[in-house]
Amino acid sequence: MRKLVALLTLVVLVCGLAVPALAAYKDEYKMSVNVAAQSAWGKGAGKFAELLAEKSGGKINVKVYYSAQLMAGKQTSEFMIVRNGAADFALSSTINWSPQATELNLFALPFFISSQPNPYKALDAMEAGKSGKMIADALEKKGVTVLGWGENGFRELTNGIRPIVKPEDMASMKIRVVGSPLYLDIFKALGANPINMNWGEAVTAFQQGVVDGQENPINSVILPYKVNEFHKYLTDWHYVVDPLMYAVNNNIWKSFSPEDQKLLLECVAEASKYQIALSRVGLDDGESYEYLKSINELPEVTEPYKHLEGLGMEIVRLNADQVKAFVEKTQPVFDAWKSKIGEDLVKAAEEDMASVK
Ligand code: X2X
Repeated sequence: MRKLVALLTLVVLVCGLAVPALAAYKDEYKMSVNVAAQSAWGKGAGKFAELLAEKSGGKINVKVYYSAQLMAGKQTSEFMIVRNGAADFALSSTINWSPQATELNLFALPFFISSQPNPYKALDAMEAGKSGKMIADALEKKGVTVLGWGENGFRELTNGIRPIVKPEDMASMKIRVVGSPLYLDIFKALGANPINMNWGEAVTAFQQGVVDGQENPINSVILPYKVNEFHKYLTDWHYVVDPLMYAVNNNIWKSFSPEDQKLLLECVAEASKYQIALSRVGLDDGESYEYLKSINELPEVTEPYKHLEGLGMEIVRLNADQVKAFVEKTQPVFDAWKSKIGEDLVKAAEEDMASVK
């Protein structure tokens, strides 16, 4: 008997040494989101937390902090708080992290992705391809692991002054943008007066007329924040796209067991499919509508342009020549930023996009 106990003790000791000690799991993980829960973006974070709690049997709990709560409203600080662990997870916009991770400006090169025959497929190919991997690797080196992509969407221009059909129409117009240098450069090149402002203050600024216009995606931001109540005109120019990233602090990621890492990736994949469909519904070829219908998750508005027109918004749809005028004005910005982002990464993105059949 004593021998058996000794043997068992030895087995326990050896096994204990062989298995590296995993850091204890937290009772609750914090997830940062810049916008409100009811937006297509916010819903994608909520879905992830819900799926994870359910599939882990309550073992992994993520609390989502909406509307920039974890960064005191300062959206361009979010990358820092995920790196330093003040937030464990985030569902973040590429724009908000671009001041610290230059590679993320790739998606904001003016008219880079929207000039493709099928911009949504081109974007999907980038995220799943070489350029997406290069970006994820760059972020990992800085302390953050990307678990999957989401989507804020193609960004459209709204204003309360006049329809913008050509760059001259926005001469000196005060346009609110995120505090990201590439955006300031684009609007300066177009002759506008870009004003850097956190999203948390932007809606009040629209209301008070402190700024004349702004740019944001339709389903994720313009609709839920009722931007149409302040701006009558929308220019449908798709000039840049803003993907979202489901991401986690590197140390937190490493603290999960391999089985739980797999589970986390599964939850991200499911939540991201739902989230991307919400951001694209009524704007793609019908694929997102069909998917949301199949999972019984169709949102209230499935024809966003028709809906906005019904609310009195005037939509400017640019023809190819009109787009060309905007492309030409922003070409110097494109060229300058292409070198800042890295010629290799831009080339990889071009190859990814060219692979779309
Ligand atoms: O601030 C914005 O414009 C928003 C909500 O789209 C982002 O967080 C990038």
